[in-house]
Amino acid sequence: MSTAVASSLAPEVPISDLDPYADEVLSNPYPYYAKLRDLGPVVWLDRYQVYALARHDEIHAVLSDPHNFCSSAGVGLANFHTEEPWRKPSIILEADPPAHSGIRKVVARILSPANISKLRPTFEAEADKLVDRVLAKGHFDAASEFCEAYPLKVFADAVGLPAEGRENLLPYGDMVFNGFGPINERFSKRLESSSGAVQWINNICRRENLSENGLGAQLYAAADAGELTQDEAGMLVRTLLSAGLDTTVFTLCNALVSFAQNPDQYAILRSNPALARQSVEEVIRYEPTFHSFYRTTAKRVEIAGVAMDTSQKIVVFIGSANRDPRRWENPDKFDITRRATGNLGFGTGIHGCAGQMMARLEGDILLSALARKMKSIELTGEPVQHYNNTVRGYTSIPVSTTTN
Ligand code: OVM
Repeated sequence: MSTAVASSLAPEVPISDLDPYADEVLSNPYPYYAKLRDLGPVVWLDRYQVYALARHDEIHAVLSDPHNFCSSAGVGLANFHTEEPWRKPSIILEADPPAHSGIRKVVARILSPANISKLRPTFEAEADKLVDRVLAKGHFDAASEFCEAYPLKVFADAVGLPAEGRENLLPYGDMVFNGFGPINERFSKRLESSSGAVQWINNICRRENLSENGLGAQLYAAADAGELTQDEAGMLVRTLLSAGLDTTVFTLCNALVSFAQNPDQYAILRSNPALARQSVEEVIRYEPTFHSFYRTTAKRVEIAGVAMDTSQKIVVFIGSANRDPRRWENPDKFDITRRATGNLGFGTGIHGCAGQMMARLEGDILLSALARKMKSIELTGEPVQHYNNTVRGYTSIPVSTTTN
């Protein structure tokens, strides 16, 4: 065999028949992640014909190297070089430098701490109102009445959306995040039921449908200043609406379930509400909303000695990196006192979550309000998980709470 020398030197790539999108895996992926990590630094996922990374270090390295591992071929399973994307590619998520750089700069400025901290007083007032309202009930569904309600109010207001039509936002996001996985039943069902949502989103991104000084209007102002085209501004409003709702909703869901299941940790937060911000960080490490996405090799490359051809899809399991015992002490413990910063829940590198300061702001404000006002939280039934190809959260979290 002509490749005998090369293959005798190259490490064998372990093969796995795992379907990371199967219901039983999505319901509790962590034991499957442990197996993948232990198979080796690079695993071949036979079912989808992609490389898989499940260890922290290799995932960090790939996300830090956009030159070799590109995003313009899509960050889902579909390879945009050979397959038609279901929607027009995002000009920030599904783009590479140099095209990506100027766009990212504008978005980074609009979502910068300096710019979004202006929203804090409004976000705090809304958090107080919402917390008072649900605590007065004592029994409620924390997923719909709390974790969905908050971003659908404060973030949608911040972008500048009208009150009508917001019921389209979560179904649209669900579609987008299913779309990063395979064209399975979960995706197709969602697509069938979402044509109205897709239409509504595409229309609401137009300048005349947005309020005059929201984040959407600020993107159009950047276009007026010559930093973007008008079309690009509209596409970036679509990005805000794609990436900004389901993600924060599920992070809040994951926070409430984690605290309800770990009352010792809630006691620590209650004794010091200033720990809210680092609690958000630990929630994002322990139960990240995003579990997986892809890069594509832009040339022949090597990871951990494994040679890969050009145009190969690589799936990175963020949810696994955040539980890798090679990186974290006692990774399966929800511990709000640990240093969880540097976890990969927001990704890292040039495509690291542009909205992470917004997500932290919402989480910090809501968890501090809870810590100040809510004495205890208890699940009164099994939380109902939301199944999606890429993101993890809940559609129902029945709870009972007590107040100070
Ligand atoms: C976008 C987009 C959509 C979903 C997620 C995301 C995590 C970005 O349309 O740009 O970032």
